Amino acid sequence: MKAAPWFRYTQLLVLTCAPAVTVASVRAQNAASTPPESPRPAPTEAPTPRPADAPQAEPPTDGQKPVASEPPTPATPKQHRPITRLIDLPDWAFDAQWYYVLVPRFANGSTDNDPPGTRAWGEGWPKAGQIVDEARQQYLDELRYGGDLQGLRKRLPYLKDLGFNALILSHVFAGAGEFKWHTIDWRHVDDDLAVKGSLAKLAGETHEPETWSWSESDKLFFLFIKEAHAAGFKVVLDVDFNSVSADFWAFQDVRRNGSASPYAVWFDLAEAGPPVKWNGPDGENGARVFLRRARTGLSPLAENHLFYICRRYLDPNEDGDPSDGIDGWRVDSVAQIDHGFWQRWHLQVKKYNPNAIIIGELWQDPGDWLLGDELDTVFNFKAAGIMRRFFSADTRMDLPPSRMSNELEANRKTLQPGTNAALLTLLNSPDTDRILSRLAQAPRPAQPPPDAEIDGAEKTDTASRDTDPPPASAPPAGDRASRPPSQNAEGTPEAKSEPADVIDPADRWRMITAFRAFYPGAAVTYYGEEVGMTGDSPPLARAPTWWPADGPSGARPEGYREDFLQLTRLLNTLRRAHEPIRRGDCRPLMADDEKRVVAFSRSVPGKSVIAVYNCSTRNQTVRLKAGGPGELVGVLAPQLRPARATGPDLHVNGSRAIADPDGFVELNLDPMSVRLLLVPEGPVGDGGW
Ligand SMILES: [Ca+2]
Ligand SMILES: [Ca+2]
Repeated sequence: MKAAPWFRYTQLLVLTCAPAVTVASVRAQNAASTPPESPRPAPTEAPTPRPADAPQAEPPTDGQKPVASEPPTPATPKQHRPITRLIDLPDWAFDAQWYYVLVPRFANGSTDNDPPGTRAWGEGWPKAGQIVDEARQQYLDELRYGGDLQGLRKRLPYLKDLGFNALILSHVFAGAGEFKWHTIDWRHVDDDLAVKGSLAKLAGETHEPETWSWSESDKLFFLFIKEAHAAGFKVVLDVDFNSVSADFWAFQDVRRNGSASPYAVWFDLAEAGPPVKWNGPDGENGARVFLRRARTGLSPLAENHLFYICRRYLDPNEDGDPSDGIDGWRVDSVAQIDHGFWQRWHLQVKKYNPNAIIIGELWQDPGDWLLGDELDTVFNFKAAGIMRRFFSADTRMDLPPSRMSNELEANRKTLQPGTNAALLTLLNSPDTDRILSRLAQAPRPAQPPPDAEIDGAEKTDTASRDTDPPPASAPPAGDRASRPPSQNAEGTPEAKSEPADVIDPADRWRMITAFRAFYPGAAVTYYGEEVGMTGDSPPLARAPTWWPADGPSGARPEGYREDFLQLTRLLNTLRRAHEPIRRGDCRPLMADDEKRVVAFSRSVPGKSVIAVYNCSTRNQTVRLKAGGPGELVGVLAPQLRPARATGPDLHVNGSRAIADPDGFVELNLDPMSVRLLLVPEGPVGDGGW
């Protein structure tokens, strides 16, 4: 066993802790709480029990949850874990410009694989702003549009042109339903997304990897990976180990054979049967079954299977060179599975590809999973939620700039130094409303609570997905709802803000997108965000992507925002051009509640970029400490909206300013605009950035 957790701690960079933690004390603590070997064998280092042996390795259930039969596994060092950080976050993560693809709704590149009932692209989908009742939304959620890997391949040039270089793909594994969220087989890619009928041609596969072969769909997937890599993209797959479809290949055996099935121990069974009764997110004997979760994590046999799956996608030809595989995993339901599992998963992932990334979706404080040995990074829902509230049209949610700035700073301080820049800032997802719709919403009644959105307390969801429980640390829901609107949480009068209804939602979108682009964290564009797609609820946030019509007309769908597309490209260009924006530490510089101006600096050694936002609807003049006395400062003014005369071609205006003897510069800011100050002065103007 070469890579047990305790060993990895010897490579730690120890940062800060109270009381002081040293490498020696970390070793001592881990030596006391963890044995020198991982309790679960790695796939390549220990044979997986054959099916006939499995009941002996882990006795079948007798109708009870088999917690007591779990082999003794030492507790992982979860409580009071030292504040440490392993230096294995891949470097490319800091330069990633992410795009999140809901594959079945992104682009239909081949009608040959279309499942029965597939519609013409967008047919039957409600128009933007159309009211859709709940029953109709459920109906829409199951509509088939035939999106597939072929479509994604064809659109890679589009994504590259916009400046994206990293993709998160929704579930591609063989699964049930339009979105493949109910996994049937992790070993293979779904035929609806690739090659029709290819899975049925395989036979005789068990949990033993030597029985596995590659379907035509799998081959197409890895061809896509090859092309994406050649075009400069990293590709990360979404996966969920919490539950699988009741039609999952191994569970079909359990349903037939009950406790006699070697796979019975993988699952959370209410009665081992036959007839089998099982637990799942949809209730007893529902469409999904939970993987069995005991005190120490998943069943060791199921865990081994997942480790083989990990290798299969990271290094498909098993030659030790991971360039033919995916670049990481976006894991769901993190909190539902034991820390020990994630530590072992981490070791597996890094073993096959040290530069692979593990992104977690967590709806609570992620700090306990971000100590270097479990997740590499997470979606920063807290920061995204603060931004959503600040830029929202909902006046009740309207934060004064000082409070937004303080909340963001507090959020940055919850994590280790250096990690904030690698967090992922996602403003909307398949599980939320779309950001443009949120920004267009009129003030809402007192319920639901203002913090209960993407920032952590509520995962807006439908019955089609698992739901994480609300975090124990969720902010008190009613703190603002229960006090007079003129006071903030501290009981002090809030700054008078702009009347919310005078600001165009498109302008709010421009501002929040520009804010996210320069704030610490890798911006994640949810598909269609870049052309102004709308959707008030999760099902409506999963619409078929808006594409210009094929052919010479190139007609745009109603509501299509060419200028948003341009701004997306421009912001990605600025991020790519300026290292401090991608990697720099962040320091708040200004939060003027009266002028509604916010500024922060992003710094790497030797250079800084200062981002200044005028979030008001008036011109504002501000003085800002930008550099040394008399220092020449570059001033970039990215155009956020098209000038009527010149059309949608956005550009960046550049100028220079000289700091006064105190190092201050004066800036005149247009309404709803952003400036970037380059310190020291760098190339400015068109083409210079
Ligand atoms: Ca298709
Ligand atoms: Ca390989």
